[in-house]
Amino acid sequence: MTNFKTKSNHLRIWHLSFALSVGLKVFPLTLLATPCNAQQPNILFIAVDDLNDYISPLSNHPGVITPGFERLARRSTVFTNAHCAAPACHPSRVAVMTGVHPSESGIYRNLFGAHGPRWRDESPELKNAVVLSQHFRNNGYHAVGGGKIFHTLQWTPGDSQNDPEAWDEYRGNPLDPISKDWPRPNFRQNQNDGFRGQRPLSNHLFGAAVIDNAQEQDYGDHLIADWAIEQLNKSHDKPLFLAVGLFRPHIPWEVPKRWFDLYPIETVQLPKYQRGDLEDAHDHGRRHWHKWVEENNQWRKLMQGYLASISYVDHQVNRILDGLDNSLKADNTIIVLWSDHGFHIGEKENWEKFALWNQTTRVPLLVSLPNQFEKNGFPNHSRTNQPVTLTDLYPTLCQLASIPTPKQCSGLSFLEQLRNPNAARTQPALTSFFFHRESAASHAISGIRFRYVKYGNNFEELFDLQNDPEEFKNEIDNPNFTLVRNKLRNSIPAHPSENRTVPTDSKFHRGRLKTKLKKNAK
Ligand SMILES: [Ca+2]
Ligand SMILES: [Ca+2]
Repeated sequence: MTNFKTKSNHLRIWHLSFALSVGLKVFPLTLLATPCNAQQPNILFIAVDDLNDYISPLSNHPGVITPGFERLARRSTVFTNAHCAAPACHPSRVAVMTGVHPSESGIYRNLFGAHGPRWRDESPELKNAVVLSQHFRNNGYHAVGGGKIFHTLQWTPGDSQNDPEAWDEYRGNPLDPISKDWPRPNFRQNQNDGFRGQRPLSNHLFGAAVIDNAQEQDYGDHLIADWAIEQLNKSHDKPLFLAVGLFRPHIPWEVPKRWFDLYPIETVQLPKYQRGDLEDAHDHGRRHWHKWVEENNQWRKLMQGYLASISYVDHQVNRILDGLDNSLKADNTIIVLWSDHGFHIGEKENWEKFALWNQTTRVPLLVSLPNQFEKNGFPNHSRTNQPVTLTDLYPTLCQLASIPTPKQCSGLSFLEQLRNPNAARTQPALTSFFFHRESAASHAISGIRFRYVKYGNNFEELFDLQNDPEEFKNEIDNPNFTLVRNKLRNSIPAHPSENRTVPTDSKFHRGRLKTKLKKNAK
């Protein structure tokens, strides 16, 4: 029946040493969420791309309009202290789908030019890893996927790290799962016309623009949601594992006008921001993005585009919830919704991700359990600030479905926090990344009050989130925090994997995309 294993001794020792070092009680893992005679629950597994903590259940931005996420939150455990395993699409998603943390696999960064599960050849630790959906298939489930689950982009058709073998069915072309869904507005001007300097990326990809309302039913995540609703209404003789990958609010922030209209530009608020904030912080190497934004007075406009994209994807989540509630699966489906990492809209002069601050590592994570769990002592909605890492999802889902957890998994199930939101975790959350121009991996440790970051160039940061939620002040040398600093230092992985690079001899390697993106100049 259900069991818990960790693959590596160093992580296991790390978990224990953290628990001992901060004096936490080590909880025995409680087995068997479901009664043995109950039908195995369906799993609705929703991944949202680049969605940060601005959504209303996490309330980190005033005025955001997200009734769909609120609706899901009302029937979920909301994790308010959940963190990605790595702050970029590819490493975060591979970590979720294999359960193997980047500090073990060495997949810390985005790696482009794949056509298939090249990660099996990128990392020896992942060579034979069983993908989450495959594991559910092996244990009696019918696994169906659609949209962006493994890494791909709207503008890189065929550059995909999906594993087609891991699914019974996949929507469309599993190795080009989203590019056809997203036709773009017709830009008449070169992206640098009228602006100072060079806009980051090309082809208005770092930008916000309206798509004609009339097209809403015919493109983008609307199509993915339509497809998901269809799947929920099919009858299967096996329980269903349904993975739905929504692409917005990933750039480009192009959604119909009605979503922009929710946020009149004069009402849009900028994030909390402090001049000179980076003086005591690590240099993320991306200040040129922010420089372009400020010099061209685009901060508010881009915030508007991001918020509009959040409300657009919120609407799709709401539609999927309607689809589930109107289906025969309504009473026996677990919903898990997660985002692959957080996002900066100018906080710390950063845009997008690729950093280790809370604004990047913190992710929405909501888990909704059906009634059969409530009967067994699980609350039907709660909130927990216990730290979890997205690699903890794989073992948790195994326990919820009463199937074994594969040995490859490095995470720790959070079943206990679903039962009791105050149950203490025996480990902090760990997010790892590899910065360009550094010779070792960087790691962020998120506890309940403090966050500690050790960079590959040995720079260190310590933040007291209780008094400084924006992480403005690096407290690394504060003598009052020496003890906690030393304890968190000791919970950094002792022997993290080296950084993996592109294996050009992999059968899943196809090289950098050669497709010529249409120039925007007429
Ligand atoms: Ca992403
Ligand atoms: Ca600062």
